[in-house]
Amino acid sequence: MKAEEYIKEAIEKVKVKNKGEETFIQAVEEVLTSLTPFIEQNPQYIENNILERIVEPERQIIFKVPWEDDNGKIQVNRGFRVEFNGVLGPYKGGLRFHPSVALDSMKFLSFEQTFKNSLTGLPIGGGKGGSDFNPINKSDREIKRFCESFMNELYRHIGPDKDVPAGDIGVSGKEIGYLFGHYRRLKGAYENGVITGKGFNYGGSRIRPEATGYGVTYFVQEMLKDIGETIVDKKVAVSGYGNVAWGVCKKVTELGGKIVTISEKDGYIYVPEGLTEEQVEYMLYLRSHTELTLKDYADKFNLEYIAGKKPWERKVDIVIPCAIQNELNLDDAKEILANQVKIVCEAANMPCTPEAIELFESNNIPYAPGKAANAGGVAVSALEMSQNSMRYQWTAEEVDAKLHEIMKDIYEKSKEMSEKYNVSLAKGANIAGFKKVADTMIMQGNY
Ligand code: 2IT
Repeated sequence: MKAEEYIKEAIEKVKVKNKGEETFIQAVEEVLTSLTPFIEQNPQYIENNILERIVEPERQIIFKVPWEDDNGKIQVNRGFRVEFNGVLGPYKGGLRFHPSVALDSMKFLSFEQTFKNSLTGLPIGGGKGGSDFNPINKSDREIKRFCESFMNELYRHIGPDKDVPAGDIGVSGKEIGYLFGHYRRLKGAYENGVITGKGFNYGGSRIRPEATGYGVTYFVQEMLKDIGETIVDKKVAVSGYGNVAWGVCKKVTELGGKIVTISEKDGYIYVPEGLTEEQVEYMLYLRSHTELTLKDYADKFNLEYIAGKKPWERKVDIVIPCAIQNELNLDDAKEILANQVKIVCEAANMPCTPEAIELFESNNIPYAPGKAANAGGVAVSALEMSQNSMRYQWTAEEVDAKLHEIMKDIYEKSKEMSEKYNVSLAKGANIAGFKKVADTMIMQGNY
């Protein structure tokens, strides 16, 4: 059988087996298709039937999360943990609390996480979890009660050598604190490495909050180097205003770039001269006060707010989507193309639709996928696990230097594969991430 035919067949099987799970199918189709030239030259993967094996999650856990709201009413949400692939290490990946969370999004995120984690070069498998719980406008006590109920079920599935969650959309330091505190009581033991993104006081890593955004910025620097440019004075459009957006804004601003947009679902702010350091720091306040919106932020600093539009309509040098899957579609990509943007670098997980990516690549706009560019977050999570195992904490400088090296290495690996198989950087990243997982599955025989 030829590679193309084998890949097509594998994708068809995924579509039948995972009917209706559109985002998962989208992610699988993107990864598998990009492997064509690699599998053509390495037919042993066809013999091993590796594709059909690699798209099947090892374990999918769905559970009930009842919790009491401030009016004494019992609410019910659904909890998830998908342990996608564990050949490289304990399952690792964040927890997302967001109304869009369902089995489909959990499967796509844990599938992507598997290859991302492989790219970091660190010993972590791929997983993801979360709940359709919406933390917006919930009181602190409600959030605590929800986290405790969520952990009442999750704790039996996780452990420092088993499965290690962290934060994602809707889950930051506060929630991680409640989750870890409750896990510790349930287990009666201080298993410090069971979760990452912890506060520094109880085993968290320096630079973990900044890591995703810093890592993205280091990755962008490598992409810029390749076209003979630097980040100084570059205009950067960012979407979202959460943890990832904040880290990108902080590092880009520090290095002399200009963040000209940040956004929310219904609009964005435009700052032609670039956000100030004070404005970037205030994003943290905004994020932790869910009753506030970006419109309030615009009003506080007297900034231009454009309702009902996306930041991609602006003429900028660099586009960095930092919000959520499929936020940047073909129409947005057309605007980006018309604006002669130099680089598109994903910071969220799969923010560009397949049609948008196709347009960038066919027009030779350097484009990097989230699974390569945003891997700095999970990489520092893995460094947090290392520190917990040592019962020791590194300085910010030590962690940042390691993060920087890891991001350069991911860029190199992706680039090397893209040159070897004559494909785009994004496809090179898929090949590099896939190869290590696939080879390890074969080595371990039974996976
Ligand atoms: O998407 C991601 O890589 C994360 N949310 C971070 C996962 C982690 O385990 O730190």
